Amino acid sequence: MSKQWASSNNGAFKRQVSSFRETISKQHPIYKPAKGRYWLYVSLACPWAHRTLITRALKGLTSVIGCSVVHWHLDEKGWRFLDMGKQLGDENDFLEHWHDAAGGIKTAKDDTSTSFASIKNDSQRFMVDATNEPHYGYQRISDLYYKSDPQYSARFTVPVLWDLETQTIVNNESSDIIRILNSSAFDEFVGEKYKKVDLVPEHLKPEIDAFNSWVYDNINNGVYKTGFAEKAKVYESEATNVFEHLDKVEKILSEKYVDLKAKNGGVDGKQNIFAVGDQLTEADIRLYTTIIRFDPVYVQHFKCNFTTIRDGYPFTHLWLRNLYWNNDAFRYTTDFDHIKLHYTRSHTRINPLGITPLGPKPDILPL
Ligand SMILES: N[C@@H](CCC(=O)N[C@@H](CS)C(=O)NCC(=O)O)C(=O)O
Repeated sequence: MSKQWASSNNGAFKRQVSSFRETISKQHPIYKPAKGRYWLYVSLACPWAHRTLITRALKGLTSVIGCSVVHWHLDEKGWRFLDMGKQLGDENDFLEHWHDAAGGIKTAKDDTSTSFASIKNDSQRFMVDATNEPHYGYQRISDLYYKSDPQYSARFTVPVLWDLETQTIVNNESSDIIRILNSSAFDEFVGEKYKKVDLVPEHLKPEIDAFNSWVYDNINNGVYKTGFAEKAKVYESEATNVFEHLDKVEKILSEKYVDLKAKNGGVDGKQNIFAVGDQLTEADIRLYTTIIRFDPVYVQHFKCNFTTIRDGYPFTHLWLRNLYWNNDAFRYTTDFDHIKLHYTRSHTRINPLGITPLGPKPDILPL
């Protein structure tokens, strides 16, 4: 069985450091901004890749930077694409499940899944389980890593930001990629509306960086450290730590709520509470991709089960539902089927029988 994480001998989970860390800018000697030159390879299940999809949609870059989606099932050779030859097998799947509100990303279904039992790990539904790799017909994410660096010897992770011109990986670190997408590098290719979107405004940057830093360690990565702990003591201390930091988020958001209520009378479709400042920022995006997975997966699969977001954290829950239901960039990049199937079918060490729990129902509650 493949080991999808590296652990040290004290039973703690350690995340690998990303290896490709270039940027895209007019001043860069190689990677200059251009429409159609760069491509994103993502998994809809992966919270790190999900950050890049949300940012790409919010910045209006869906027709500037294309995107391929890997299959939700991660096997011993890593992530895979669908076979080119089988790509148009089922037109109905294509029509039913996909549209391009967020740039060709699969839509979330209104209904939650009623059964996962018939979905096989080798299911080939085009643009439902995955897309193909349209440029080279590659089968695997690993093919991109080897094309870029034949000596590459680390893990084949998503997201990957790829340059079609030099045929190399520009960057495989999501926190860098979202900064690249947010920079003004691609401004000339998007409409006025999108040029104004700044997810890391200068005056909030120190606060965003500070927020991201503790959220990353204790929440984004904290759930993985909890779920992949190989000793009970490690698990218990990591789980406790995750919930202490969810409490901290809840306190911040509840204070934001009080402020907003005093100013505008409350939260509605247009007016949400935000993690930092009073506008949507990168801090919300990075927190969202963990919180949206929390009740459907992390509670049971990673044993983060002191409570759920929906039951234990009313302000975080409100913030979450506002983002999901009122912002297409969040909603249409969130795929609960990929999320649930990936974790429960790929981590065979945690869930050896690969049975995917049906609940919670629904995946997300209405506003
Ligand atoms: N530091 C990376 C982490 C990415 C990451 O760990 N991705 C996981 C999926 S959630 C992955 O691709 N794992 C594949 C593997 O380890 O084989 C980032 O944020 O971009």
